[in-house]
Amino acid sequence: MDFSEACNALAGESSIDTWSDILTLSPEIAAKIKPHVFEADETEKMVKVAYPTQLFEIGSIPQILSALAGNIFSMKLISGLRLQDISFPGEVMQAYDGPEFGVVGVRKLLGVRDRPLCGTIVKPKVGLKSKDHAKVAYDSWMGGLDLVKDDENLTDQKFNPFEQRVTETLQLRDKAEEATGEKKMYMPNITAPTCREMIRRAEFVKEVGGEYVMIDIIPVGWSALQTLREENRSLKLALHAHRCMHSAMTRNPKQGVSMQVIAKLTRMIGLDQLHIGTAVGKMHGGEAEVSSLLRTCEGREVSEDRANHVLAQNWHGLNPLLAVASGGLQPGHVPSVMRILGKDIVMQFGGGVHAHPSGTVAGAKAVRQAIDSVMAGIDITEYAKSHEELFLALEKWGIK
Ligand code: CAP
Ligand code: MG
Repeated sequence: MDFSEACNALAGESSIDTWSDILTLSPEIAAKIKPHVFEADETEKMVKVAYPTQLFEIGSIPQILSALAGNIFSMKLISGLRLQDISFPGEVMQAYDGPEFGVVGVRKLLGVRDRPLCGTIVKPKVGLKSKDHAKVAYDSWMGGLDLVKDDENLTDQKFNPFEQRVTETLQLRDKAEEATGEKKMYMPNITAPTCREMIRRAEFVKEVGGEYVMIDIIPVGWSALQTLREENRSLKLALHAHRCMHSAMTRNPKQGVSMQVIAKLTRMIGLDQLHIGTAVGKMHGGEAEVSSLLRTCEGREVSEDRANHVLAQNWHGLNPLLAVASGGLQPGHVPSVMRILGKDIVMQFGGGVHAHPSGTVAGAKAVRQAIDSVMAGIDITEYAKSHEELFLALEKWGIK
């Protein structure tokens, strides 16, 4: 089959056609809602298709993905396919809430004006009892971090039940706020077996004085996120999107769905912050990809970027989404992460805090010291000479 035939088959299978010329498809229907392949570059193996909006339930991400990222990945005639980006017209974009808080709102919530926000993930990922979990969080806040989150696989296990963990951790959060005079945030993981239970957990967090929740966006699925966003119109919690499982579809350059699409849909639905990679840490995703994702998270008008397979997109006033750099980071990474991603980000350090030679409080202090050195324009090695916690971190891990 030649390339243009494959492109037409792809456009058809994702809209009104099937493998044979059905007699039930009248020319009138076809004229109204047939998609158009408007760019097909055989060398690049790149195709662009324009779909009439009537083909979609425009407020439903699940339906949009069932069309644009559904059967076409399974067709035998195409050996490999990757959905790089979708550009949405205003009519579709305006069907979505977008982030409630976004960058400005989160900064206001935390009272942090210009430096990057810094956080940690309680480690070990799972295994701690609720009170020990709360203590690790307390030490992280006392060392100077703004945010503490649950890990992606900690939800409601017997050794650390959700409600007990949230209650005990928020109690110590209040204590840390009092002791430091700084706002502190806890992001409990509300990922749950059903949407009903997920919302119940979010409501519980709100009731006991929490302002944030985190959710594993890929395992829970798109309807769950749209349900959460709808409920959040009244709950008004800050929503942190963890993207675990994304690499199952984003990593292979020849097959799957790009992180660009996931970031765009997450912003449209309206979570407030999203992991986009670090370029320098332990997870895949280099500088070009991470910088391009930052533009998607924060841009108002994004222009086409063919090198990164990004289509032009007018965001029609949707709030920006706060980018989260996390994964294998330690204080010695701070200068390079801030060089690549700037200051309007969250940086998260799990092992980079709790594996500090002098423990969690010192690890947290070292992170803040690293950020302070960059904000003050002082070389981090120089700064470490008068800041012992940072010095010990750099001695153990170096500057990357
Ligand atoms: C980081 C982390 C995050 C990753 C996810 C982890 O811990 O908690 O889940 O950042 O990757 O479990 O690995 P460390 P990404 O700081 O100890 O690495 O942000 O790329 O989605
Ligand atoms: Mg994790």
